[in-house]
Amino acid sequence: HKFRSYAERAQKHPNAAARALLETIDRKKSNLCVSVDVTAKADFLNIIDVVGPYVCLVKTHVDIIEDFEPSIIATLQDLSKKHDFLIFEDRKFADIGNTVALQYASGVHKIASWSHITNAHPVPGPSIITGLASVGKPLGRGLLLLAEMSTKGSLATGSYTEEAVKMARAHNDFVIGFIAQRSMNGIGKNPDDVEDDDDFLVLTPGVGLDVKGDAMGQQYRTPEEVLTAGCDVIIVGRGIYGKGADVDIQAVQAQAERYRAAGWSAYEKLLQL
Ligand code: UP6
Repeated sequence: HKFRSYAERAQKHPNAAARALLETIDRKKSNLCVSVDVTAKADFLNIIDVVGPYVCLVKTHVDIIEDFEPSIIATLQDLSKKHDFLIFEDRKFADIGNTVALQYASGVHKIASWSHITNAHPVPGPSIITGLASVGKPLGRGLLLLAEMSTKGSLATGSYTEEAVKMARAHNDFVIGFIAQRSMNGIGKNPDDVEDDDDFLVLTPGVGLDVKGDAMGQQYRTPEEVLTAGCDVIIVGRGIYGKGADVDIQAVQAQAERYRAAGWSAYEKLLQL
C-alpha cells in the first residue's frame, strides 16, 4: 500500500474534525499531541502555552484539575487559537448511550462544547457511538474508539479490537479513528472484499524516548517505532513535562521540540520509502 501524506488525506477526509487535524499536522509539521496530565490550573495552562507551537493537538483530562473553573476552558480555547492546535479531552466514555450523551454535553465540564475530539471504549457496543453522536455530530466533533491500549495485560486485543474497527467503519461519519498501537485500516475486512479504502486516524499513547515504562503498567515505544507501525499521531505526557511537580518550563519547551522533531522525521522517512 502506498503511504499517503497527511496533506493528501486531509483533502479527501469526509469528517471536519479529522480534516482539521490532518491540516494542522501538515501546516505545523507536527504529529505530536501533548497529554497535559497535571492537577494545578497554573501548570496546566503554562505547559499548554509553552508546548503550543510544537503540537497539532493538546490532550486533556480536565477532571484531574484541582482548582477547575470554567475560565480555564476559555483560556484553553484562546491558546488553541493563538498556537493553532486542536483539543482532545481524553474522557474514555464507557457507559450506555443515554448516560454518555449527558456526560459529554453536561456537568461541570461540558466537554462537547469545547473538545474537537473525544474518545470512548467500545465495550458497550454501537449504542455508545449513537449516544455520543447525538451530541457531537451536530457540532462537527470527531470520536476515537479505544481499539487497543498501551498498558501491560490490556484486554483490548484480538476479536475485541477487530469488533471495534467494524463498529467504527459502520459509523464513520462520526468515528474518525482509534486510540491504538498500529494501523487499523483493513482490520476485520474480508481480504477478497473491495479495495481497502479505510482512512482511520490512529493516535498512539505510550510514547517515550528515554524510558520503557512506569511503575503502573505503562509501556513506551519510540516515535519511530509507532509511526512505522502505521500510527499517525504520537501522544506524549510525562516524557515532555516530567513528574509534574515543579514544572521546568524551559525543559518542557525543549522536550516538546525534541518529540516534534522525532515524530516528524519518522514521518518523512516513511514518505520517502
Ligand atoms: N493513555 C495511555 N494509554 C492508553 C490510552 N490512553 O497512556 O492506552 C493516556 C493516559 C495518559 C497518556 O491516560 O493521559 O495517555 C499517557 O501519558 P504518559 O505519556 O505520561 O504515560
